[in-house]
Amino acid sequence: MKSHPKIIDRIISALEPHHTICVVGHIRPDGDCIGSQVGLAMALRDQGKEVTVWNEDSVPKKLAFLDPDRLVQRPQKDRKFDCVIATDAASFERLGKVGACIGNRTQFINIDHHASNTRYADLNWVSAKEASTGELIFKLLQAAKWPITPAIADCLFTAVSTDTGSFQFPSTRPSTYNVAGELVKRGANLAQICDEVYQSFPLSRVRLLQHVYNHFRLVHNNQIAYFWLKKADFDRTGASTDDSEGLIDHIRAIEPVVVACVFEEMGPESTRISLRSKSAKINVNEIAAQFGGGGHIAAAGARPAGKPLSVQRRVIQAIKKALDAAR
Ligand SMILES: [Mn+2]
Repeated sequence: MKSHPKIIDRIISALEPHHTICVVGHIRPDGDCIGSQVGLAMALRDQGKEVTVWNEDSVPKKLAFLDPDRLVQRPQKDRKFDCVIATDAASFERLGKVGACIGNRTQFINIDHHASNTRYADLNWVSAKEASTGELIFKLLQAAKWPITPAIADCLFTAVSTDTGSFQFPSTRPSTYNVAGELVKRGANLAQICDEVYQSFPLSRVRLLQHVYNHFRLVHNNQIAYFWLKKADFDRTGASTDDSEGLIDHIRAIEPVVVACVFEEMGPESTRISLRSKSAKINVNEIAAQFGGGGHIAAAGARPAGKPLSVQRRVIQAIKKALDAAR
């Protein structure tokens, strides 16, 4: 076994005297965020800590099985914690409304795998080579010798699996499989995880997917694919915003497409963009950064302000520029 980085030991000793701990994550949480938050919270609770788990948004329906005790709650004002731990959140802003509720704390710890992480806490463990924050939480638990129960293994396996696109993204490393193997050994319920996360979708999401196939656009010699999700599309299909998760993969998978982009209407002057790249030469983290966002080389996002068509024009232009520069 390779020795782990010193920062893990610093985090473990920092946590020891703390009793009240709040585990926070990013807005619109995904499998890595919820799996890391809940998995870490369960482990801390097993150590006798008093643990609160906050997210601005609720747990996506398909991930609800990871949190049967409903640990994940909306943030509340006027609470005080010995320690706040953020997982999978690249910046303080990504915590959304949670950020305003965690000011009264002794220590702030940041555990994340985004290259764009802004190191906003007192103790920052940012390891961009890991494919998921779930892997970092696994390493933390292992180094601390805290038991990994089957419920924790479910959380962390889901984190690793979702952030690697089921071990398909190039971010997947040999160690990713090793961690996944260890989690299966500790009782991760593969059948249930695959069924809940990958093999069951509400009808509303299928209707949204129908919309995507009917309305996606291809530009720049079919190298860029994009579609819009307007509030009206959610209303018409009955879909919730977490139903839009993963829709981008359907246009990313089109053979000539190099960069896929989704524009989601958040408000009249606010758009959420998601970007995926299939080429190692196109770093969508850099493109997202031009619009105040960030993420990873192959997957990133931002929330630019401005009128929808102006945002679309600027984003597509930035993608074209990146494609032309990589030729
Ligand atoms: Mn992640």
